[in-house]
Amino acid sequence: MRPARVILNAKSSLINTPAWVALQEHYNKTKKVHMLDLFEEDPQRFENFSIEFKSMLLDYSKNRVTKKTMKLLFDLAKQANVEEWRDRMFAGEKINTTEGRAVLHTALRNRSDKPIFVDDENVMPKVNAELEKARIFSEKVRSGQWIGYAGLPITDVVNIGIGGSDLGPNMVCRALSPYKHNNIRVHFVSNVDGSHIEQMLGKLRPETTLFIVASKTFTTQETITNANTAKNWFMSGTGRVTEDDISKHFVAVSTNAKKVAEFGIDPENMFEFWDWVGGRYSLWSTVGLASIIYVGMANFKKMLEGAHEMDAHFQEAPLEENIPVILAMLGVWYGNFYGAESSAVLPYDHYLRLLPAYLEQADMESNGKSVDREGLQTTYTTGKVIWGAEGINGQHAFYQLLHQGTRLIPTDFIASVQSHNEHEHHSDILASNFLAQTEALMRGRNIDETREQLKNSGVELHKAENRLPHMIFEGNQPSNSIVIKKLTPRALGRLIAMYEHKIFVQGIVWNLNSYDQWGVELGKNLAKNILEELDSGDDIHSHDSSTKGLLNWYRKYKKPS
Ligand code: G6Q
Repeated sequence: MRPARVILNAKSSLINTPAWVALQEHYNKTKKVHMLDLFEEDPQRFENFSIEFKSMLLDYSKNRVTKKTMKLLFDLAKQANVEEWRDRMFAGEKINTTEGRAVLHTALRNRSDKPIFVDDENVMPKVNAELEKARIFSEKVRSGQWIGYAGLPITDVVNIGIGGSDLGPNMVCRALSPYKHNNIRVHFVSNVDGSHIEQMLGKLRPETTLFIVASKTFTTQETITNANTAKNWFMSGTGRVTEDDISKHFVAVSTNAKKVAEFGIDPENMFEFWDWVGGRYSLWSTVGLASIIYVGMANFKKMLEGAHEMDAHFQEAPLEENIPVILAMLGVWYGNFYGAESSAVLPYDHYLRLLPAYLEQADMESNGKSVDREGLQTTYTTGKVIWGAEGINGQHAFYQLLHQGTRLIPTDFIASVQSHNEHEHHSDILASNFLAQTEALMRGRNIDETREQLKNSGVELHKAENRLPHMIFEGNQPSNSIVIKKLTPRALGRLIAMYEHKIFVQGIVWNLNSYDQWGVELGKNLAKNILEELDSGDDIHSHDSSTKGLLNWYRKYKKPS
């Protein structure tokens, strides 16, 4: 018999705990509630279910919740000891138990004088020293003092990295592009598909390009392959191979000094971070070097300050007024009780267009787990599918399913009030659409309203009867509105930290370790074996018939005809 996949047959008992059972009973009684009725019953609903923090407003009144629901959700958070776990994380305890590591991305943005200890060492001096090193370096590049081998300043910065070493800094660069340096462009290469780097290199000149090889481990196949290709391109483009030339055009961000040196990058040009920074939480470290060069250290520090403000809010606000906690518990409500499978992030700000992709990783790699901290199988669903795109474009693409599909998909609408462009009229159109969508999703449109509307638009009702059912909107689709005054570095910092802490809270409620990612290992290991088989001429006997069939087909057509 095939060995069991889960070593212990024991299952988590979370769903039998008092707070969970109380929520289940409450759900059974209230599941049919329509938000429109809740708004009619409570004229103060917006005031009662919204919260302002600094220049940010969270309106969560368009959710299928009452005060009682929220109370029961906070009871569940308390039962899970969210506050205690939060304090343990901030204090540098090794809450990433499967890897034996602290979880301290918050130390990277600790703008207070408070020391933070890991293994009895205050990590703040080295965090600040690394930031200072990045400041000095970035200012040289930005001012044109950092000169390439041909005596020219840098015009293009290429970040070579993947996953956590790509998505965060890329998203930050796009989000803060109104603050960008006028003469420096920034590019990101992540995919090992040679087309990615080929396209990129085609636009660049070796004498004015700086490569940042960002890899925590410095062993990631995709990144090292791309970095080697870049190095070969540089060498063949310059006709030079001196160490000095390379050190002017290649720097690294890593925790692995030995591998960086083996690659040929001067350790002087290595920016360090530490094993207590998870890849997907690393944009606050020197993994953000590309963004530091692009927008300048002063702006980067403002982003850190914004995140630090959100950290303080998360640590100090009571659960009932705590933005990340509220968002997390709403997600638990829909995922675990309403059975929602996914959740959409819909930014109404062009500069936030990469936020959904960034949050896909942050959330799904953190909470896509089915075994709890004790190694027991969960009997409840955990991380939802996170997806999304720029809101206004989505309206013309996938919103149909949000409005009239069969699934419940809670949404986060994110909008900024003051834009970075001069086109006020555009901004008002954008805002009106954001507002209209959340209203439409909540209200829907009943049959009488639909008839009325048809009549008002001059349609003869008897001719439109068969169209009517298709024009009715059930409504009752939940949404959070997260509105910020302006997308500044500080506001961005708050926003990202808010989501990080939301993910943390959900992980605690589901009793998961949100900071490991064993799920990405298996495919990586199998790929190594398959790579050897692709290159060998031997007959393939291993694998299932599907993988073997695909492999052979690939090999057949790979051969030049
Ligand atoms: C993030 C993940 C993963 C990681 C990449 C790149 O939390 O661990 O996305 O960031 O696999 O890893 P390296 O930075 O080590 O190259």
